[in-house]
Amino acid sequence: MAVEARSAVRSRRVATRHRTAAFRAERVARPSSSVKRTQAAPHAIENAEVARIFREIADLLEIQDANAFRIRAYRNAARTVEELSDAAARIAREDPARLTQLPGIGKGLAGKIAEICETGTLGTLTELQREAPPGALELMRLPGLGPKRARFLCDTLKIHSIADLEKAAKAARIRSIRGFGVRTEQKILEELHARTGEEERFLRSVAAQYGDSYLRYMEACDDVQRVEIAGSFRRCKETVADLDILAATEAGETVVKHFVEYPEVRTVLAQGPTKASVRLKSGLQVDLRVLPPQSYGAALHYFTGSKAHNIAIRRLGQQRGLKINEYGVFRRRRRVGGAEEAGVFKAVGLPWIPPELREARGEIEAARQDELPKLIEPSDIRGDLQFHTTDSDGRDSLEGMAEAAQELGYEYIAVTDHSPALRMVRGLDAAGYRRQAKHIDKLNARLRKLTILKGAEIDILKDGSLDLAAEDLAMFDVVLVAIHSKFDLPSGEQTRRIVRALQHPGIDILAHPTGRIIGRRRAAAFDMEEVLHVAADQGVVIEINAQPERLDVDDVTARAAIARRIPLVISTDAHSVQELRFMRCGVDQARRAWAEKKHVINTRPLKQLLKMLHGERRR
Ligand code: DGT
Ligand code: ZN
Ligand code: CA
Ligand code: CA
Repeated sequence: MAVEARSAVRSRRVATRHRTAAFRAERVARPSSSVKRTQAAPHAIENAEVARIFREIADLLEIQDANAFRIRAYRNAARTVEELSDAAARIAREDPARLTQLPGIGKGLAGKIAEICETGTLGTLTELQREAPPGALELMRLPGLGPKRARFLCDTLKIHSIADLEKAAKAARIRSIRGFGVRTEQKILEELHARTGEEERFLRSVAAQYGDSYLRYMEACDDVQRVEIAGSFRRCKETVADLDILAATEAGETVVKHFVEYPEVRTVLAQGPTKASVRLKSGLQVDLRVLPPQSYGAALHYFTGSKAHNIAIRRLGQQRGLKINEYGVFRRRRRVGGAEEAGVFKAVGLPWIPPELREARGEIEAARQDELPKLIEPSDIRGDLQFHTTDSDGRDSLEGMAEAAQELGYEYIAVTDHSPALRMVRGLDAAGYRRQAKHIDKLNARLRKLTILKGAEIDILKDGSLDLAAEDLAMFDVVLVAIHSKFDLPSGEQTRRIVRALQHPGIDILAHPTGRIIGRRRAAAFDMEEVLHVAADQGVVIEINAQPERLDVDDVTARAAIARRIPLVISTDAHSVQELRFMRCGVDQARRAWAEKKHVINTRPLKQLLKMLHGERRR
């Protein structure tokens, strides 16, 4: 995956807050804890926040045209911190010397991490922010611009905001600037047009870190009886506009006060006796609703949404003479439920519906017929069928990845390094794959619990041919194909390209089908219906790529694939040991697609999996 990210270094700068964060899988899981723990105020800076600050510094340095090594150092440090499985804040507190042992972290950066964890911010950042021309940061993050152009626009055209830029582009003032031209001006307008109406959203995985810290802070308030995050976050949407926190309490105002006093709050947007809204330093908005315990279940249902689902449930209630709102379930004036969420469903004669399904996409119908899917669970996963090693663009060795996979309890993993077309990541050629195969055989002879499968991620070339000769494909247990370039071909041509690759007899899986990177690159335009049709026909498996900024394919497409009886695979595309934990994000996405264990091939025991892969092979 990192291929494109690396080739288009520019695009990394866009939408910093959408950056992936590696994180503790158990946190991403469901930081919903309704059990009250008593402990000291546990506020701590999240790794995501440290990474965000480092990236902003790198961006600001870039605007200044500062030393490239210095910029790189901040970016590398950002990645190191976000991939840590421990909280940097805890390390800084308990064992600061350990910080300097992390890759790319010297004394200077370790001190900066400590400063952020202690004060919540960094002097260097404040200084750089003061020096930067107003608006430059916002401008440089627009795809197609970048630091040099952003600075140039600020300095010469006095463009200091996206609104200024739009005005200038519409007045055709951009094209006449040297080094910009008509094409750039058009791109800017297209980008701005595509954005209108699109609110800024956070990756769920990033919001999870901020949310988890906030929850622990809320739990430390003695008056809070239950607290959790509802909204799109609980429905496991890949991105969230904000976090919606609910708290059960008899002392509403005290809890609201505690909420707005959270040290990470930048602005209090609204505050009343039962609710408040704040914006965190990270830019994330968090809403709070407090309710008495007897309303908590009804409120949890209401604020989990989606809105369309709520409306449908309320209508069912009305048909039974019930009034359902965030305070409870009522028959005339009498409360008949609301303390527990399940009670809301029970009142309308339904079983509890998992939040991931609550999108008014047939879940109420299914519940009524007792046909709700038995959704796939993280523990159903037996292996990972896409990851990279130092043999191509991974950051850890095959041994390291295998060890980590064993620790995760996996039965098998397939190493799927890149093919030669991807030169910037040192893709392997046939001889390289053969060398790797020998290495795998040796490791397999030694490993007791885990089997390493031989795999490859073969690039689909522009014309739909594959980046490795047909006869060479036979050496692999599993062959992935994927597009990594030419994302903007006309739809018809893109469709033909992908379809041609799928018709190749030696392939098994279409990896990250659309190539989207949330917040940075739109999905490639092609006829998905046609691609699914061919995949079904050819017995090709469709991948849900678990990288939190990919989650490709999306929930709707994955569900359409299931409907066509296309098997799915959930793979992490890990480029480091830490990223193997992204599996959880992929499972969440699969659950939103109504996927059951039986729909996902990497829930199968190894023997069955191999039989499937080899048996259906038309090689
Ligand atoms: P987001 O924040 O855009 O990622 O998505 P949500 O679903 O978290 O939306 P949000 O934060 O505006 O509202 C949280 C939940 O509150 C929403 O899922 C359902 C409920 N809700 C909000 N407004 C209404 C409404 O007007 N009617 C009903 N029935 N429910 C609402
Ligand atoms: Zn890839
Ligand atoms: Ca929300
Ligand atoms: Ca909200």
